[in-house]
Amino acid sequence: RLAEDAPARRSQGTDDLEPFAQALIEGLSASPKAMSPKWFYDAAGSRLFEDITRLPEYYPTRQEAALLAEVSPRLAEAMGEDAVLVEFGSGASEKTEVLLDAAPGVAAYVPIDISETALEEAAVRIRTLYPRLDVRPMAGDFLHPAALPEGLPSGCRVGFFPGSTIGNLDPEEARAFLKDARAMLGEGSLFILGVDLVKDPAVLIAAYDDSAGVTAAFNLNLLERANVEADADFDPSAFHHQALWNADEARIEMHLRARRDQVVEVSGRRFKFREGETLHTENSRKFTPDRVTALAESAGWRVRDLYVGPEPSVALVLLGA
Ligand code: AVJ
Repeated sequence: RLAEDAPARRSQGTDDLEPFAQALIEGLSASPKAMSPKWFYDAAGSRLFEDITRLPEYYPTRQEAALLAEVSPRLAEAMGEDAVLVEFGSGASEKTEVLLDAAPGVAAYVPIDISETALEEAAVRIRTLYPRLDVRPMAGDFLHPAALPEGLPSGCRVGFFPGSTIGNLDPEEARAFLKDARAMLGEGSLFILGVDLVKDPAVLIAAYDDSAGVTAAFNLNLLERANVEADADFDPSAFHHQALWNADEARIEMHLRARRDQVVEVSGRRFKFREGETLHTENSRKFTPDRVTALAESAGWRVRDLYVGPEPSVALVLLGA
């Protein structure tokens, strides 16, 4: 092949890089430096998140599971017969079982997840556990889902978005997501939304900065991932995990704070960190009942029921279209 035929290599562009490396370069070029928390979940990060959900300080998963078990008979009644349950970001579909056990009227289940392996494993397990359920997995980004598959049962469409994942979205993204979900599910649909509630900042901070250091490892794993997948040379020991409560924005923020001045290389680009400078890796928004109601209404839903569990409390909100 003649040298002249070789495609010109643009030194600035990142089009030739994987999406994660592109996002990392974009995030490190921004000021302040920031990344979307969706990049936490490589294989190691997903395992670390599973460990987080079992920590004594991390109450959201436990509290939501208990609340869901308590209110699922009421949710089942609202869903009625021949319902279609559509779960956004279904992962291992673990919480779904609590709902399915209480709701024999659900005739079809549509899990949506970006991880095709997680989706397939979950579909196999759910089909085995509920042989009469029509399981129709959809691979893709739950923030931008495709249309529902054809030929679904005729009952109520019910969106399911537990785990307070909506807290990762900024207010405008969250509104757009709920509005798109309403358009996808249609007139007469329902939506079950799980959110974490504002509470004593000490309880919140402990949940995101546990004494065993699992959340720190989860946060720092982003740098290990960068080294493996984005040809970066981060020294993870040159950063430390920080969780802080931003009262104005009602959110927990996670950061990776540089312990000293340093230069990091990512796929041939160099980025400077000053001592104390952070890479902002996650927002986890916390709601009040009024705030989540206003969010849902701004997206065209109305609140039919709002269930608040015991402290440390989370909420499940039943929305109607
Ligand atoms: C999976 C987004 C709900 O915000 O609590 C846990 C992720 N980050 N510990 C959360 C997380 C640090 C979690 N969500």
